[in-house]
Amino acid sequence: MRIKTVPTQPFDDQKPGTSGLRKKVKVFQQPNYLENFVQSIFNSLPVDQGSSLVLGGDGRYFNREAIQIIIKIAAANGFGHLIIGQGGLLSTPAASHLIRKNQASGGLILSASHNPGGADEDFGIKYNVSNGGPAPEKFTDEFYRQSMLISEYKIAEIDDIDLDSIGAQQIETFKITIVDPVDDYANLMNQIFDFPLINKAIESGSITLCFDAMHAITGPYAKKIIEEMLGAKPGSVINAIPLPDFGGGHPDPNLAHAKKLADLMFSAEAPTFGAASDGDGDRNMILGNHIFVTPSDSLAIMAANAHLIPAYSQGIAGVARSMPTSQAVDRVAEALDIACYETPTGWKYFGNLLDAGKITLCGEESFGTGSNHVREKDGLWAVLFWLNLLAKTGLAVGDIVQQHWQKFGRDIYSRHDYEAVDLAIVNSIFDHLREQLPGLTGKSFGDFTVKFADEFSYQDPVDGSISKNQGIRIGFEDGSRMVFRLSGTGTVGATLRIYLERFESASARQDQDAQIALAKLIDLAEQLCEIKKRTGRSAPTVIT
Ligand code: G16
Repeated sequence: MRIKTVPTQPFDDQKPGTSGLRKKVKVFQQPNYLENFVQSIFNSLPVDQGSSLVLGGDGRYFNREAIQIIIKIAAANGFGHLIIGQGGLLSTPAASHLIRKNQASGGLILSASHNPGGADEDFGIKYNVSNGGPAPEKFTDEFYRQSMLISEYKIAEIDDIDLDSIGAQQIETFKITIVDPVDDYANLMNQIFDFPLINKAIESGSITLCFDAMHAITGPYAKKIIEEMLGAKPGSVINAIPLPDFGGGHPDPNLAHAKKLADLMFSAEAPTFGAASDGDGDRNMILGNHIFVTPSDSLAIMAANAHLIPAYSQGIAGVARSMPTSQAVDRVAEALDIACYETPTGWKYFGNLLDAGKITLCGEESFGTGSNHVREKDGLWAVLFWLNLLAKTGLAVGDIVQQHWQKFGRDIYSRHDYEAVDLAIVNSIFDHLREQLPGLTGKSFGDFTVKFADEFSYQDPVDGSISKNQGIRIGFEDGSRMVFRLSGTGTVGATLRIYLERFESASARQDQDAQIALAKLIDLAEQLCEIKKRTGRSAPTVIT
């Protein structure tokens, strides 16, 4: 195999964000841009003939081209074996599972998650370590450091690889195995959940469903699992064919972007269950007939009912949530007398807790839930969890939610996003908030008295590493909270997220509309951060 060494120069913008490096496709298409980043990752790792790598992506624009480039750089850097999803496709949780199952050294996942795809839209790449989870900060910091030092990359002069034929290919000592992207993952799900029970409930008509794959990666997974294995009628999975531009849509499973599904679930024709997943298959949205389950509530309900699912029937060791996620799961953990960890935003912070057996379930407000079965959040896993729960209890989604609120109270929750804000304005907002923090504790604003006000910092209980500046949080005596945080996944300007929550224990007041119930907190958040005043905007870009 001939190996070419290509001189290059650093790009100064290859610092990974919340989940890998995300940029516009055109940025990645610049000469040497992708090559530099991949070589910087490989320069950070011990690579030899025994090293194996899982490779695949969500099928978005530039996926196939990027995979061919990565194969050649991996070959030139001495990897012994690449395991690639057929057609270059792998969902993020399926990639995580393949890394673990094959005891691979790691994996490269090509995706910008829920961000739009297409020639003028977004692309991304992230490295997952040998436990199957996103690379922790000490890795991503090193990738960035290498990207600033890089002066050359190595690339093998070989032909493009056939990505579509399942089986092994060998080029001298370099082996490539093309695998079915769905099979192993579907088997794993079959081991976790009670498929015969779900199948019975679907065939009897007590569960009717619609799953929106949003023309993204979960289409083939959902077709196989939900329609073929669980017996849902053909067409239950909509937008099932993955497209490079996601059919022009925004593959983010929320009420705004999965609008057709949301409209159906709030109509007279609503099935009993509705769900959607995102670009790379790690997010989920859960709906019932005329009800949307917030991700924070979904996590709490899963924790409270985990014993009803075969894989978790012996109980769960503990739970974790990202800091801005509502405290609903904390109440369940307290009742179950298990540990509850509060981590910074980003799935990578759950990895050590899962590996150490301190937690079994974890989740985030950003439509992510998962368990110790892989080291990524897992959209279809969450959907199957809910289907198993419906089949086991015979209850409707709305009943399960109502009963949960009656038992534990409701953490009324909402997130307000201000997208593409000028960075200077966002910085001035954070400076302004930081100036106020020392004087806030004990201060009263109408109904609310501040109990604590700080900038969240996390010490990992397993390896002791510290992550600072993870968002500003202000908590009140009545348990209400507001959090101000900058998104780490956007590609244009800065996105300010304001997370708001208030606890309601009285059943009679639990059915309120979240925006109305949170109105006073929303006003107070503006008083403290002045986003509207400083940007001249009258409303958030997105409310979830
Ligand atoms: C990624 C991470 C999640 C995190 C989310 C937050 O999600 O994997 O763990 O909660 O970003 O995004 P932001 O920094 O914009 O608030 P995904 O689905 O984009 O990979």
